[in-house]
Amino acid sequence: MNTPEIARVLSALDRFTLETPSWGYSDTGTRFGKFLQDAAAIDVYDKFADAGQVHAVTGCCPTVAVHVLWDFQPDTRPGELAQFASKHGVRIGAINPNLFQDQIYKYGSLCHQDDSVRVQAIQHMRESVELGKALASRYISLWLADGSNYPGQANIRRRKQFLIEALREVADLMSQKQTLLVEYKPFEPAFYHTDLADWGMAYIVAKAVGPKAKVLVDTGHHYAAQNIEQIVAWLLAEEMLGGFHFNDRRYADDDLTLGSIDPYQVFRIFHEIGFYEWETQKQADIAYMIDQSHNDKSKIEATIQTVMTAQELIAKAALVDYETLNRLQTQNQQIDAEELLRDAFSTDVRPAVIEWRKKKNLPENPLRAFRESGYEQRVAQERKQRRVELGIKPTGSYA
Ligand SMILES: [Mn+2]
Repeated sequence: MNTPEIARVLSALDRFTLETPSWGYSDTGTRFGKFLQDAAAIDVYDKFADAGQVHAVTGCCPTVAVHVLWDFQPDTRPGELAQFASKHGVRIGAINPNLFQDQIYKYGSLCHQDDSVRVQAIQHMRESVELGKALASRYISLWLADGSNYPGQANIRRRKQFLIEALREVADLMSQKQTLLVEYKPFEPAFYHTDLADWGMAYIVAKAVGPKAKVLVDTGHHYAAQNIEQIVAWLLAEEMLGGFHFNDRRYADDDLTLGSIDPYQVFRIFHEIGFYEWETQKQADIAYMIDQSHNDKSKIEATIQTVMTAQELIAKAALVDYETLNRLQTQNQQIDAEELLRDAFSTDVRPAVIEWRKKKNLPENPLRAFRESGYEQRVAQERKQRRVELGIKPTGSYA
């Protein structure tokens, strides 16, 4: 790498932050059971302490996404929680409403045919919006689990209308500073139809809701052959890309570690964003977040590994010379254009990433630094003991 290239990497890393999810620190499972870890977070306080560790060694994860029902008890005071987070060097990030675990949502929430269920779902959204205001959190991040399991079961068009009406009501409650991120997913938990199944549906709904709504791309929420970077490019062009949930997948929505299966895919996404920024001469306003399930990996280590991977891939993408690429595209020099991407992807950017860390007084190798701190062993002991005191019985069963 020459000096201008290193400068591009350093600048890209300066502008990149990645939000970690509170649920990435606690025991999570597969669809069939949970595998428990002594060091897993028991409550929201543990989650913020763990997220603080990730930020301390990476310098790139200042915010933590929270799940309204999982992280807030009826007696939780948002202000106190925010204070606790700041004690650990982090802030509360995206508020994630939960419209999928209550029994009333068996046949949907915001799309449910019964007014009474939709009213309750909107009420939960209202509480999430208020929480966001109280915490000065910019994002309400909505993943809607609504759908149906069998052909003929539901009126798909009516449900779409219900959804738009409900989200318009929610958007009216939001301040000008708040943004509603609309996530999509082709299937699961419903297996016949999902009300927001792909980026086109999320786009249509977000457009109908108005300027406060943008689309969220969860990298795992696509069919195997789908060209995700093209979706990203289109959403950027339409100024409708609000954020990402990063993870990787091999088969379906596997929630594997980002870049573990296909790092070139992630690189191509970062490349499209970099190209857009070069062309428009402005920074894309995007919330980068992790959404992964670390059910058999050490949770904090898996999070740090994800951050390091993301930094390396964004650094590689920063090496693409867009001036040259633009010229090659204009001249239909397809092999040279492709080679420009391949060269960038093949470059070992780790020395430049280490240089960035040194400039920020961060450890050269965050994963090693975390291991050497002994934090995980300490909290494993303490949390194991606390589980006994709290009477929490170890069980991974869903039955
Ligand atoms: Mn997601």
